[in-house]
Amino acid sequence: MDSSTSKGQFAGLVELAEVDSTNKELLRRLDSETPEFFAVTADKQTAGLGRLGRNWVTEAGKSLAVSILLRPTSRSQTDWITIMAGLALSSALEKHGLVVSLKWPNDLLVDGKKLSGILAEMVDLNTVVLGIGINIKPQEHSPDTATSLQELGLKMEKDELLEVIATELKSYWFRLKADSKTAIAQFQAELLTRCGTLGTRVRAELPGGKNIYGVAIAIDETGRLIVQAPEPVALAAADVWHLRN
Ligand code: BT5
Repeated sequence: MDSSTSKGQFAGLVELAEVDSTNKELLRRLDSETPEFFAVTADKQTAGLGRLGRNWVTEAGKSLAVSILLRPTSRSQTDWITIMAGLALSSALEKHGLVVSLKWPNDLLVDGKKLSGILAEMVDLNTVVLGIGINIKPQEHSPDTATSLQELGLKMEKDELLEVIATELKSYWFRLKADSKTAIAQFQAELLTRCGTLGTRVRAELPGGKNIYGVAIAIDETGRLIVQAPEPVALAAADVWHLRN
């Protein structure tokens, strides 16, 4: 099916059998009138995107890949989209009995294995494509570091999973839009329990390749990770590895 329907939580949902990347497809379909919570999903991605041009594996019938349009109205909303989405997904999965740990900024892990990844791409200050991948079943070509809902004992079909996460995302997102200051304070408090990066010794690789070693001590009001190294360093973008304490 290739037509947009108004399904569940979405302002419109395009459901595709196969696409290069749902983020790219949403960008191709985007115009100034496209409503918030318009979404594209695909059963299989042939060139699913991770951050920094990396690859995201989405094999047919084994994974949820969805891209959702958000229309932030302030910089602080934009800053928090990735972490907000991670919190919403964690909360949604926990309601179904699965406790996951957030690795700053965009991974959902269980026992150190990656269940889900988030890729938010900013088109302009008021237009962000939020891409979410969640593994439902083991995939032939995903890395050894991957896990899936099935391997973790959670049986959920794709449509149900999509509805469950969209409901929670909407709730988190509209809290952030309605009163950013209060929502951010609540998110920071929630991260103390949901974010496994906090309190952990990390190696952080900065976009230029430089490495920083230290203890991750906080996530500030703009969503940056603060690493004590030993002076506090605020990281806006980095790849983080959790080291043994
Ligand atoms: C991410 O990047 O984790 C962001 C993934 C976002 C995927 C969604 S799917 C819907 C939407 N449309 C897209 O095209 N993308 C978004 P990053 O942190 O850079 O992690 C990428 C790394 O995760 C890869 O280099 C692999 O090591 C690993 N990886 C790839 N596929 C995986 C999978 N299915 N499960 C777990 N790990 C995977």
